Amino acid sequence: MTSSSETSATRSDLDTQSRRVRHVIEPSVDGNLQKIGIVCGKFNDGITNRLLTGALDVLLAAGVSSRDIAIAWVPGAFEIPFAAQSFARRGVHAVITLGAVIRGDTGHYEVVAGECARGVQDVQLATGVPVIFGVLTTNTVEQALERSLPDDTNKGRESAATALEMIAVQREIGRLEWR
Ligand code: INI
Repeated sequence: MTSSSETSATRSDLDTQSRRVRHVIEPSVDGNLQKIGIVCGKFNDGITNRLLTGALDVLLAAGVSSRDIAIAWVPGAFEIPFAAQSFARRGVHAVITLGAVIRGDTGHYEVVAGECARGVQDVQLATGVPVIFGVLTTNTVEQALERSLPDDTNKGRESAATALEMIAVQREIGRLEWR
């Protein structure tokens, strides 16, 4: 789910704007030949393993080879950006970060969650490799469980789909020919 029904446009609304310009980049995704790094936090691993399951389901169904997926387990969300940077420097097409920061469990929730998000954004902008933020930041364990269910609302599934989409967007922008 990318947005709520209240904030979604119809296909026809989007097509109306697309007809007004020459180039529209909204590519279809294809996992074939894509190398993906997944960084997964061990902290709250009962939750992050559910996110990982969802992410792998989507990647493998999209045609990404199991040989082209590497998983790096790190102690917690604070360490996620460091490992994401290591993957980005090793030639992956995208990095998916998976973590669970739960406010009820930590007095330094804001620091851990905030630094993780900032670090992930820094890595993708500094390296030019898409780094997807699949880190749950919730008030309660119940909310974390709800966002890691085995269905399309699973944040890991959503993050894997976003990774493939961003690879395709980056590729198509790179192919743009201004004429
Ligand atoms: N790491 C998490 O991934 N989630 C949390 O909820 C969490 N809490 O509660 O503190 C957490 N802390 C560990 C942190 O990410 C680092 O691993 C640790 O501070 C060592 O740098």
